[in-house]
Amino acid sequence: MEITTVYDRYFEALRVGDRRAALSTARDALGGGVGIHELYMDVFQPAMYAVGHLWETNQFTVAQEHLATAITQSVMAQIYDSVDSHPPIGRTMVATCIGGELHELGVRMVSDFFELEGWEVFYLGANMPPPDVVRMLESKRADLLAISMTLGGHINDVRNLISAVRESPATKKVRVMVGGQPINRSPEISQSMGADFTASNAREAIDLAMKAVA
Ligand code: B12
Repeated sequence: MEITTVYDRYFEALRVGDRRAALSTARDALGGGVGIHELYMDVFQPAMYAVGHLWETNQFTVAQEHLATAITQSVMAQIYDSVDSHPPIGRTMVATCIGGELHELGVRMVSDFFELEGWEVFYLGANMPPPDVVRMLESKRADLLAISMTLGGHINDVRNLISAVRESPATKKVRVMVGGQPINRSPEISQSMGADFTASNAREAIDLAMKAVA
Protein backbone atom coordinates (compact mmCIF):
# COMPACT_ATOMS: atom_id res chain seq x y z
CA MET A 1 0.00 0.00 0.00
CA GLU A 2 1.33 3.47 -0.94
CA ILE A 3 2.31 5.48 2.10
CA THR A 4 0.55 8.57 0.72
CA THR A 5 -2.70 6.60 0.53
CA VAL A 6 -2.23 5.42 4.11
CA TYR A 7 -1.61 9.02 5.20
CA ASP A 8 -4.72 10.31 3.39
CA ARG A 9 -6.92 7.61 4.91
CA TYR A 10 -5.46 8.06 8.36
CA PHE A 11 -5.72 11.83 8.32
CA GLU A 12 -9.34 11.64 7.12
CA ALA A 13 -10.10 9.31 10.05
CA LEU A 14 -8.59 11.88 12.44
CA ARG A 15 -10.48 14.70 10.73
CA VAL A 16 -13.84 13.03 11.30
CA GLY A 17 -12.82 11.55 14.66
CA ASP A 18 -13.26 7.91 13.62
CA ARG A 19 -11.03 5.76 15.85
CA ARG A 20 -12.02 2.48 14.21
CA ALA A 21 -11.18 3.78 10.73
CA ALA A 22 -7.83 5.07 12.00
CA LEU A 23 -7.02 1.69 13.55
CA SER A 24 -8.06 -0.32 10.52
CA THR A 25 -6.01 2.00 8.28
CA ALA A 26 -2.93 1.35 10.41
CA ARG A 27 -3.57 -2.40 10.56
CA ASP A 28 -4.20 -2.61 6.79
CA ALA A 29 -0.97 -0.72 6.18
CA LEU A 30 1.07 -3.07 8.38
CA GLY A 31 -0.60 -6.05 6.71
CA GLY A 32 0.15 -4.52 3.30
CA GLY A 33 3.88 -4.29 3.93
CA VAL A 34 4.27 -0.82 5.42
CA GLY A 35 6.76 -0.93 8.32
CA ILE A 36 5.91 0.35 11.78
CA HIS A 37 8.71 2.94 11.55
CA GLU A 38 7.24 4.32 8.33
CA LEU A 39 3.79 4.35 9.88
CA TYR A 40 4.99 6.38 12.84
CA MET A 41 7.25 8.76 10.94
CA ASP A 42 5.38 9.23 7.65
CA VAL A 43 1.77 8.92 8.84
CA PHE A 44 1.21 9.55 12.56
CA GLN A 45 3.76 12.34 13.03
CA PRO A 46 2.81 14.44 9.96
CA ALA A 47 -0.89 13.81 10.64
CA MET A 48 -0.46 15.25 14.14
CA TYR A 49 1.45 18.23 12.73
CA ALA A 50 -1.42 18.78 10.31
CA VAL A 51 -3.88 18.60 13.22
CA GLY A 52 -1.80 21.30 14.95
CA HIS A 53 -1.95 23.48 11.85
CA LEU A 54 -5.73 23.12 11.59
CA TRP A 55 -6.09 23.99 15.28
CA GLU A 56 -3.78 27.00 14.96
CA THR A 57 -5.76 28.31 11.98
CA ASN A 58 -9.14 27.79 13.68
CA GLN A 59 -10.22 25.02 11.34
CA PHE A 60 -10.20 22.48 14.19
CA THR A 61 -11.68 22.98 17.64
CA VAL A 62 -9.78 22.01 20.77
CA ALA A 63 -12.16 19.05 21.05
CA GLN A 64 -11.27 17.82 17.55
CA GLU A 65 -7.56 18.16 18.34
CA HIS A 66 -7.96 16.26 21.64
CA LEU A 67 -9.91 13.52 19.87
CA ALA A 68 -7.27 13.20 17.14
CA THR A 69 -4.55 12.94 19.80
CA ALA A 70 -6.47 10.32 21.77
CA ILE A 71 -7.07 8.31 18.60
CA THR A 72 -3.40 8.36 17.64
CA GLN A 73 -2.32 7.32 21.14
CA SER A 74 -4.82 4.48 21.09
CA VAL A 75 -3.79 3.31 17.60
CA MET A 76 -0.10 3.37 18.54
CA ALA A 77 -0.78 1.30 21.65
CA GLN A 78 -2.88 -1.24 19.78
CA ILE A 79 -0.63 -1.85 16.81
CA TYR A 80 2.58 -1.86 18.82
CA ASP A 81 1.93 -5.27 20.35
CA SER A 82 1.51 -6.87 16.95
CA VAL A 83 5.05 -6.00 15.89
CA ASP A 84 8.11 -8.11 16.71
CA SER A 85 10.86 -6.49 18.78
CA HIS A 86 14.57 -7.17 18.72
CA PRO A 87 15.67 -9.42 21.63
CA PRO A 88 16.98 -7.45 24.65
CA ILE A 89 20.37 -5.82 24.05
CA GLY A 90 21.10 -5.00 27.70
CA ARG A 91 20.59 -1.25 27.41
CA THR A 92 18.17 0.80 29.48
CA MET A 93 16.52 4.14 28.81
CA VAL A 94 14.27 6.35 30.91
CA ALA A 95 12.13 8.72 28.82
CA THR A 96 10.24 11.76 30.04
CA CYS A 97 8.80 15.18 29.36
CA ILE A 98 9.76 18.00 31.63
CA GLY A 99 8.06 20.44 33.99
CA GLY A 100 4.68 21.52 32.67
CA GLU A 101 5.26 19.89 29.31
CA LEU A 102 2.14 17.97 28.31
CA HIS A 103 3.14 17.00 24.77
CA GLU A 104 4.04 13.35 25.19
CA LEU A 105 3.39 11.67 21.86
CA GLY A 106 6.84 12.46 20.44
CA VAL A 107 8.71 10.89 23.34
CA ARG A 108 6.29 7.95 23.25
CA MET A 109 7.36 7.38 19.63
CA VAL A 110 11.02 7.61 20.60
CA SER A 111 10.38 5.10 23.42
CA ASP A 112 8.62 2.64 21.12
CA PHE A 113 11.46 2.78 18.59
CA PHE A 114 14.01 2.02 21.31
CA GLU A 115 11.96 -0.88 22.64
CA LEU A 116 11.67 -2.30 19.14
CA GLU A 117 15.49 -2.29 18.97
CA GLY A 118 15.77 -4.30 22.18
CA TRP A 119 16.25 -1.52 24.72
CA GLU A 120 14.49 -1.75 28.06
CA VAL A 121 12.49 1.48 28.24
CA PHE A 122 10.84 3.17 31.20
CA TYR A 123 8.50 5.76 29.76
CA LEU A 124 7.36 8.27 32.37
CA GLY A 125 5.23 10.53 30.16
CA ALA A 126 4.38 14.15 30.83
CA ASN A 127 4.96 16.60 33.64
CA MET A 128 7.71 14.89 35.65
CA PRO A 129 9.42 16.42 38.73
CA PRO A 130 13.26 16.20 38.38
CA PRO A 131 13.99 14.41 41.70
CA ASP A 132 11.70 11.56 40.68
CA VAL A 133 13.41 11.26 37.31
CA VAL A 134 16.81 11.06 39.02
CA ARG A 135 15.54 8.37 41.41
CA MET A 136 14.13 6.39 38.51
CA LEU A 137 17.42 6.60 36.59
CA GLU A 138 19.22 5.33 39.65
CA SER A 139 16.85 2.50 40.46
CA LYS A 140 16.76 1.25 36.87
CA ARG A 141 20.53 1.72 36.41
CA ALA A 142 19.75 3.54 33.18
CA ASP A 143 22.30 4.12 30.42
CA LEU A 144 20.34 6.90 28.77
CA LEU A 145 17.83 9.61 29.66
CA ALA A 146 15.58 10.94 26.88
CA ILE A 147 14.01 14.33 27.57
CA SER A 148 11.34 15.80 25.34
CA MET A 149 10.51 19.49 25.08
CA THR A 150 7.83 20.87 22.78
CA LEU A 151 7.41 24.35 24.22
CA GLY A 152 10.46 26.62 24.05
CA GLY A 153 9.55 28.08 27.44
CA HIS A 154 10.69 24.85 29.11
CA ILE A 155 14.41 25.28 28.34
CA ASN A 156 15.29 26.11 31.94
CA ASP A 157 13.34 23.11 33.24
CA VAL A 158 15.35 20.84 30.96
CA ARG A 159 18.58 22.51 32.01
CA ASN A 160 17.70 22.02 35.69
CA LEU A 161 16.85 18.37 35.21
CA ILE A 162 20.14 17.74 33.42
CA SER A 163 22.01 19.51 36.25
CA ALA A 164 20.24 17.34 38.81
CA VAL A 165 21.24 14.20 36.89
CA ARG A 166 24.88 15.35 36.71
CA GLU A 167 25.00 16.31 40.38
CA SER A 168 23.91 12.92 41.67
CA PRO A 169 26.92 10.56 41.97
CA ALA A 170 24.73 7.60 41.01
CA THR A 171 23.52 9.14 37.75
CA LYS A 172 26.25 11.53 36.64
CA LYS A 173 27.45 9.14 33.91
CA VAL A 174 24.00 8.65 32.39
CA ARG A 175 23.99 9.96 28.81
CA VAL A 176 21.37 12.60 28.17
CA MET A 177 19.56 12.94 24.86
CA VAL A 178 17.12 15.80 24.26
CA GLY A 179 14.65 16.41 21.46
CA GLY A 180 11.48 18.13 20.35
CA GLN A 181 10.36 20.79 17.93
CA PRO A 182 12.18 23.87 19.34
CA ILE A 183 15.42 21.87 19.37
CA ASN A 184 14.81 20.78 15.79
CA ARG A 185 14.54 24.44 14.85
CA SER A 186 17.69 25.41 16.81
CA PRO A 187 19.78 22.29 17.61
CA GLU A 188 22.43 24.39 19.40
CA ILE A 189 19.98 24.75 22.32
CA SER A 190 20.76 21.15 23.27
CA GLN A 191 24.37 22.00 24.17
CA SER A 192 23.35 25.12 26.07
CA MET A 193 21.11 22.87 28.19
CA GLY A 194 23.99 20.51 28.94
CA ALA A 195 22.73 17.52 26.93
CA ASP A 196 25.14 15.01 25.40
CA PHE A 197 23.33 14.95 22.07
CA THR A 198 20.08 15.55 20.25
CA ALA A 199 18.21 13.88 17.41
CA SER A 200 15.54 15.37 15.21
CA ASN A 201 13.20 12.39 15.27
CA ALA A 202 12.67 8.91 16.66
CA ARG A 203 14.47 7.17 13.81
CA GLU A 204 17.62 9.29 14.05
CA ALA A 205 17.60 8.99 17.86
CA ILE A 206 18.24 5.24 17.73
CA ASP A 207 21.32 5.54 15.52
CA LEU A 208 22.89 8.28 17.63
CA ALA A 209 22.08 6.57 20.94
CA MET A 210 23.72 3.32 19.86
CA LYS A 211 26.94 5.27 19.21
CA ALA A 212 26.63 7.32 22.43
CA VAL A 213 26.33 4.34 24.78
CA ALA A 214 28.55 1.93 22.82
C1 B12 B 1 -1.52 17.13 20.61
C2 B12 B 1 -1.09 18.53 20.95
C3 B12 B 1 -1.36 19.02 22.22
C4 B12 B 1 -1.95 18.14 23.31
C5 B12 B 1 -0.86 17.16 23.84
C6 B12 B 1 -1.47 15.88 24.39
C7 B12 B 1 -0.51 14.76 24.58
N1 B12 B 1 -0.97 13.80 25.34
O1 B12 B 1 0.60 14.72 24.03
C8 B12 B 1 -2.43 19.19 24.37
C9 B12 B 1 -3.89 19.47 24.18
C10 B12 B 1 -2.16 18.86 25.82
C11 B12 B 1 -1.65 20.44 23.91
C12 B12 B 1 -1.54 21.55 24.70
C13 B12 B 1 -0.90 22.72 24.31
N2 B12 B 1 -0.38 22.96 23.09
CO1 B12 B 1 -0.15 21.61 21.72
N3 B12 B 1 -0.04 20.56 20.20
C14 B12 B 1 -0.40 19.33 19.98
C15 B12 B 1 -0.07 18.95 18.52
C16 B12 B 1 -1.35 19.10 17.69
C17 B12 B 1 0.49 17.58 18.27
C18 B12 B 1 1.73 17.22 19.11
C19 B12 B 1 2.23 15.88 18.63
O2 B12 B 1 1.81 14.87 19.13
N4 B12 B 1 3.06 15.88 17.55
C20 B12 B 1 3.53 14.64 16.92
C21 B12 B 1 4.86 14.18 17.53
C22 B12 B 1 5.16 12.77 17.08
O3 B12 B 1 5.86 15.04 17.00
P1 B12 B 1 6.99 15.66 17.91
O4 B12 B 1 6.46 16.00 19.23
O5 B12 B 1 7.63 16.71 17.10
O6 B12 B 1 8.03 14.47 18.14
C23 B12 B 1 9.04 14.07 17.22
C24 B12 B 1 10.30 14.94 17.21
O7 B12 B 1 10.13 16.28 17.64
C25 B12 B 1 11.28 14.19 18.07
N5 B12 B 1 11.24 14.30 19.52
C26 B12 B 1 10.27 14.69 20.38
N6 B12 B 1 10.66 14.52 21.64
C27 B12 B 1 11.90 13.99 21.60
C28 B12 B 1 12.79 13.63 22.62
C29 B12 B 1 14.03 13.12 22.29
C30 B12 B 1 14.97 12.73 23.38
C31 B12 B 1 14.40 12.99 20.94
C32 B12 B 1 15.73 12.48 20.59
C33 B12 B 1 13.53 13.35 19.91
C34 B12 B 1 12.29 13.84 20.26
O8 B12 B 1 10.96 12.84 17.77
C35 B12 B 1 9.52 12.72 17.74
C36 B12 B 1 9.13 11.54 16.91
O9 B12 B 1 9.79 11.52 15.65
C37 B12 B 1 1.01 20.03 18.19
C38 B12 B 1 1.24 20.29 16.73
C39 B12 B 1 2.66 19.91 16.35
N7 B12 B 1 3.24 20.59 15.40
O10 B12 B 1 3.24 18.97 16.89
C40 B12 B 1 0.52 21.22 19.04
C41 B12 B 1 1.50 22.28 19.47
C42 B12 B 1 2.83 21.66 19.85
N8 B12 B 1 0.86 22.84 20.67
C43 B12 B 1 0.99 24.11 20.76
C44 B12 B 1 0.47 24.89 21.83
C45 B12 B 1 0.58 26.41 21.67
C46 B12 B 1 -0.11 24.31 22.97
C47 B12 B 1 -0.65 25.04 24.21
C48 B12 B 1 0.24 26.17 24.73
C49 B12 B 1 -2.07 25.52 23.85
C50 B12 B 1 -2.77 26.29 24.94
N9 B12 B 1 -2.93 27.56 24.69
O11 B12 B 1 -3.12 25.75 25.96
C51 B12 B 1 -0.77 23.88 25.23
C52 B12 B 1 0.49 23.72 26.11
C53 B12 B 1 0.38 22.55 27.05
C54 B12 B 1 1.66 22.26 27.78
N10 B12 B 1 1.85 22.89 28.93
O12 B12 B 1 2.47 21.45 27.35
C55 B12 B 1 1.78 24.69 19.61
C56 B12 B 1 3.21 25.07 20.04
C57 B12 B 1 3.65 26.35 19.36
C58 B12 B 1 5.03 26.74 19.77
N11 B12 B 1 5.84 27.05 18.77
O13 B12 B 1 5.39 26.78 20.90
C59 B12 B 1 1.67 23.55 18.54
C60 B12 B 1 2.86 23.45 17.58
C61 B12 B 1 0.37 23.79 17.76
C62 B12 B 1 0.45 24.96 16.82
N12 B12 B 1 0.60 24.73 15.55
O14 B12 B 1 0.36 26.09 17.19
N13 B12 B 1 -1.14 20.28 22.66
